[in-house]
Amino acid sequence: MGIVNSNQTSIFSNPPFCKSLHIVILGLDSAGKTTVLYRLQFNEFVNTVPTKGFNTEKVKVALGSSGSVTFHFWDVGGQEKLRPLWKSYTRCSDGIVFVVDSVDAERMDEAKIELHKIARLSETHDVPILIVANKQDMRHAISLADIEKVLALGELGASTPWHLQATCAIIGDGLQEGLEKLYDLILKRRKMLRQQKKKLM
Ligand code: G3D
Ligand code: MG
Repeated sequence: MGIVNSNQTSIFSNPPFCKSLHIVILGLDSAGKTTVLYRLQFNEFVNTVPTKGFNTEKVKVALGSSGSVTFHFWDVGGQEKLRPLWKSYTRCSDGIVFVVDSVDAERMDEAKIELHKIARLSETHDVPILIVANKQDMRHAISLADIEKVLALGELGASTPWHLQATCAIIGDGLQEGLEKLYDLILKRRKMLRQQKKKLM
């Protein structure tokens, strides 16, 4: 649980409703990670090229009663050879956005394996995960209920808070709702960690 300790350090040294969050965007190549990032950053569709390393952007998002929150996103390349790097980007993250291509039935199992690998890392233990079922605008997109089953989200474990969100990153549908859910999960986790710390004192 080493990383939980380091998370606690950053969490407890910040005010309870910290307005800047470190979020890693992961998922197989071509799932739509970079499209999600640039849709959030520029509020418009940006043509992407395969990500060789990573893209990073700070995006200020208005979240209902919480006011503006700055999300510092790290969009890490999803090609197989780049996936070993994911672990280092998840270190100290407040939340993870895991993007899935809802049309890519053939690679759904591969996505499931990578997602569960990430959730099992000690670095990401109990870090909230927003699973983004992207490309829901496409005719053959797999339904949310089926994606939940195929990705075996019920098996992620009680310690991993998650939310599954349907999106279309090219027009931005579902992204705001997804971020709001992720933010709620992050706040709940912080509250829980604060309570655990109080009990230890
Ligand atoms: P990645 O960063 O996960 O590797 P990209 O993926 O963001 O580069 O996107 C890969 C392709 O998927 C891009 O198309 C992009 O336009 C498309 N895409 C991303 N999100 C959506 C979506 O919600 N709906 C649809 N229909 N397409 C999407 P190209 O043609 O450039 O490969
Ligand atoms: Mg990319």
